[in-house]
Amino acid sequence: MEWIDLRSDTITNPTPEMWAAMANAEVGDDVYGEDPSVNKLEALAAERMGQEAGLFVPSGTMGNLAAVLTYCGRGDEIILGDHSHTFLYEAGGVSALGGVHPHTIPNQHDGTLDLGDIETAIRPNNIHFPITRLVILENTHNRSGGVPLSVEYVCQVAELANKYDLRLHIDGARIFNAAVALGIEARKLAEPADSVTFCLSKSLCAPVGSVLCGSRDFIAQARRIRKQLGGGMRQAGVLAAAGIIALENMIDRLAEDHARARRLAAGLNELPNIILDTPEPLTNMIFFDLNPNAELDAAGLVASVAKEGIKLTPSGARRIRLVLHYWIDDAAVNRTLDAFRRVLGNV
Ligand code: TLP
Repeated sequence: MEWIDLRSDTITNPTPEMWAAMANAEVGDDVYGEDPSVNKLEALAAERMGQEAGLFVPSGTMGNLAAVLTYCGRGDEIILGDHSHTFLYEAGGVSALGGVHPHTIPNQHDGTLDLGDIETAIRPNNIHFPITRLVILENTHNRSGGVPLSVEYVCQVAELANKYDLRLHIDGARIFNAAVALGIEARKLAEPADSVTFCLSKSLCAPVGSVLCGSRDFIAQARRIRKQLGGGMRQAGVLAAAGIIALENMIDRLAEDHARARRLAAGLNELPNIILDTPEPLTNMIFFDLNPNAELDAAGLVASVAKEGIKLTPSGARRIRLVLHYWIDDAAVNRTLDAFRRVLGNV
């Protein structure tokens, strides 16, 4: 039985074109700045983000952490959403490794942070308080349903940050999904910020890696932090070669994942006991809750559909996230809907 894996877009294996590029990659020692493939990837990434420079890092987590550690010293404070990936799922790295104090404010349903909440969270100059240095946005916003934040909103936050001499970092793990959903170039979403991390290894199918982009000075400092974190990767061109294909050939096709997410959601919406966040997801994620009266909880549903060859993970006791990606085609969407019909039809 061929598995259909909807747990995340992080599970995407490289495409055949990527395998070929990796096999033929030109490499050198990237810690010496001598890997031509990494240099090409970093330049391309910076150009796509409308920023001056890029830094290839092993993961989105390291990209975000390196950004925070570059901007902040021990005891400094960052403002971020209570449902942000950096707060929830990055193992508390900013505190553990940087002594940085996270000041969370509520993420709204659309993934944004309320401008008034941000302004209230900024600390006045008073020896009792930590010094606020940074605001972090996430685009698309994962836990809010993979929703894209608009250019207008990002510009408003950048303006506010600027007014208080704060920096703005975007966790743009899926910024290309946001850009495709909004029908704009990703740089429009990234340019207003001081820095952005985006991931090559999610919907774009590269096996490993993210790129942190920002000003030349910022990236020079972040490069030292990456070394401190053990992220200097030597002949990383093998990985960068796949990243270059990701940026050159894999972005426009994200619209297919979004269309399949809408079709899958429409099918799920017809089933009993499924309460979708929205029947029309905007990017590649679908979130739903199981009706409190349904016999099955999330763990039960995951176990039942696993018998039908479908991999899901619960994202709460009665909550499930499904993520569409390159390796999920129309036939896989049909098979998934059939399996859900069989499982939920009997509940
Ligand atoms: N997200 C993963 C899990 O860690 C939850 C997923 O399956 O969605 N920012 C955002 C918004 C992310 O969603 C992720 C990964 C990261 C950063 C971290 O990227 P990696 O896994 O490369 O460290």
